[in-house]
Amino acid sequence: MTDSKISADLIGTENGKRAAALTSDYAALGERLARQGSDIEAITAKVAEFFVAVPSWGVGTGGTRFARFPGVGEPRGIFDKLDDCAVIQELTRATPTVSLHIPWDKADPRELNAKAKSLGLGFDAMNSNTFSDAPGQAHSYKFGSLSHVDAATRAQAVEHNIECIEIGNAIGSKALTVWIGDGSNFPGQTNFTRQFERYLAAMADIYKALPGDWRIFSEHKMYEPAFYSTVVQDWGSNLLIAQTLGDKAFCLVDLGHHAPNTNIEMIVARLIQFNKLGGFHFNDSKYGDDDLDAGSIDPYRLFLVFNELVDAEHRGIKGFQPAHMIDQSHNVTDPIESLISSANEIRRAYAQALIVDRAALEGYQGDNDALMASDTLKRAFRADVEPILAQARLLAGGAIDPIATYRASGYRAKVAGERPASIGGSGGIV
Ligand code: PSV
Ligand code: MN
Repeated sequence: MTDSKISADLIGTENGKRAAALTSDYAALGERLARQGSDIEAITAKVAEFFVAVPSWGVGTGGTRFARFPGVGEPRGIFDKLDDCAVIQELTRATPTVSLHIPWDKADPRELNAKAKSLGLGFDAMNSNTFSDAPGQAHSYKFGSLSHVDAATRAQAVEHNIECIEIGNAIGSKALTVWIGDGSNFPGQTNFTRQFERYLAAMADIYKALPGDWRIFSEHKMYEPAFYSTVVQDWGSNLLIAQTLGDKAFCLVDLGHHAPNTNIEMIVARLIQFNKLGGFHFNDSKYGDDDLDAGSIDPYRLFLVFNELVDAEHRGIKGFQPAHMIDQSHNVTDPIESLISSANEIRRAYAQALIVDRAALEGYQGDNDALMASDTLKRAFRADVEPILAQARLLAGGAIDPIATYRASGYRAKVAGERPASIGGSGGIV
């Protein structure tokens, strides 16, 4: 028996109000897709099996370096966060796992397991934190962690990552994501080559501690907190890392970690081609690492990323199993609503990519018909696939309209009464 956060009766009542409209919208879309040779049932089944992990740190209100404006009823710690994650899963049926960040979410693994089990949740990739100092730690990360000039600081950062693997191992996780803030703020501050050598050696030590069935993901980021250079600056450096470490090492693509206008979908294609795509941190951005909700700024780009993933799926690449995670900061919205909406947008991009007429696309590419090739993608992108998404949720026990159902549940007001002192999303660190 799972401890439901949103009553099944309420979901049933809310779905009842929308069921007739969904039935007719789904039938109309089914007819339209059938005309182009696509089977709506098959697409719905694929969408229903597509999952994305929720970041534990995403359910608290985020902030900027200027201010944070806490919302009501914010989670006080990991167990409240898991409750909020369960709400998202119960309504969307798209987010059965949670990605933890250590030490923010550090707790007894037995209690984490028991809580997750009671909510019907599992755990996804573990995330280490050597970009800020934890209270009482011996060596500061002010000037770096895995690439620090001081061996003892590097050893401490390696130890922390190994601890993340151990916690993850006890809760059923199978991957470690490593993002470091190491870099420099001034030309000349560091020796690029020596710094990268130190990083690679430290990562090799972490790699040695990986259980046989685990993967390690390195995450690149162009800038911030270091503003002149970062050690894992771009996908090129990232690929070198994954290739140097070995078969269990892959690159993680956080959509917000690139220069504006970077062709991210092409980076994704390259990493797939060389079997080094580990997975994603989905979000959206206008200027930098804005951590805005997935699909809120440039849904076409999200679709183009999924177009590459579906293309790879079509080609039947062996062992292709990128991890899907969200990584966002919710500064002005209720984080639960943003995460519901983002999970939906990610599935939307997947569904749109699934209905691309791939045979036609290949034909146009072969004929150098640039206009029709582009039009083939646009045609799929323009399709309103919401009935497919809603049907996938409905069949899995979720809500036809998850945000309306969430609002009708009064969950936020209820937890506001139970959570008087909140600490915010990432333990107050953003
Ligand atoms: C860094 O900006 C990042 O994208 C990394 O994934 C971190 O783990 C996460 O955000 C939270 O700070
Ligand atoms: Mn990230």
